[in-house]
Amino acid sequence: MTTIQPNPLRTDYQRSVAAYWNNNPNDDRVNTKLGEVDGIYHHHYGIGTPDLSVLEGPEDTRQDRLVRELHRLETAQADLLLDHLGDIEPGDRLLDGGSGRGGTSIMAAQRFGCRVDGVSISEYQVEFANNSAAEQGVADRVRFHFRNMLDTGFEAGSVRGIWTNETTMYVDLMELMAEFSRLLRPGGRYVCITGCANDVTGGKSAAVSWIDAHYGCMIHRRSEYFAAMAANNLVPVAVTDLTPDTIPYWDLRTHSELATGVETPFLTSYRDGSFQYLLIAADKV
Ligand code: GPP
Ligand code: MG
Repeated sequence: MTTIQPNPLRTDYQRSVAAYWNNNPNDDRVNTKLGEVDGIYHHHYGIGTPDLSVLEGPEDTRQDRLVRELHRLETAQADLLLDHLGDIEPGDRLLDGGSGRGGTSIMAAQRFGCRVDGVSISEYQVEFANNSAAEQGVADRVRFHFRNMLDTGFEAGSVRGIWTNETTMYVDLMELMAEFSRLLRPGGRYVCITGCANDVTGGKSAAVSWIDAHYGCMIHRRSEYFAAMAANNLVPVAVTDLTPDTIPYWDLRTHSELATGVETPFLTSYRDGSFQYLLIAADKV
């Protein structure tokens, strides 16, 4: 996994996404404050039952209790994703597609003791994540690269597991699944957690379009994931609708002074059924 890749930013859209995440640090208190709890920085949402007692008790420490609880739920989400990779051995290699500030990759290296490569088109994120891996003591086995997950430059069949933790809404799914299928060895596993538009409710709701506008992404329909996997020899082995498990996270987030406003369209679209929080695990055949 040492191939040098040419400039990973190929389109104006990709350059705009990279610029968003490179400039995001100036206005990103929600992710940096949560990451400061234990040095694991996430760019995804949470699942599980919140401890609502954090909302009670002394007012002067309530916001701090909220930060810790939101972070715990986001870490639980990453743990669930990693649970679905299957039996990973220390000699295996894993790939994180759109690795953000590195949280899920660092957790994977700590859990499995194996090599993990993360790719991001944000140079700021790559540098942040590499520094974070060093601080967490796993820099010997976790590397973050300024590369495009659609065209990683890594060797075909070299990877035992790949995941995307809420990053697929920035890319064409056919291109992405083709690259992941190329990288995975036969029997390798791809795990995706994503938010997707529900085909059953028809076209994109206004709330889902609001989420697109907030992050500058292009949320796909649920059916597009399965079509792209089927076209690229990726056979789903587990599909879980995490929507009921993530709604309490968003409810709790509305109480945080770090709330960004995007809580409203998430709660609206999850509750009206137009948006779903999905985990898909698929095997390469
Ligand atoms: C951001 O997480 C995640 C995305 C931009 C992808 C969009 C996800 C969907 C499920 C539609 P973040 O942790 O950077 O966002 P925030 O700053 O709101 O916490
Ligand atoms: Mg966040």
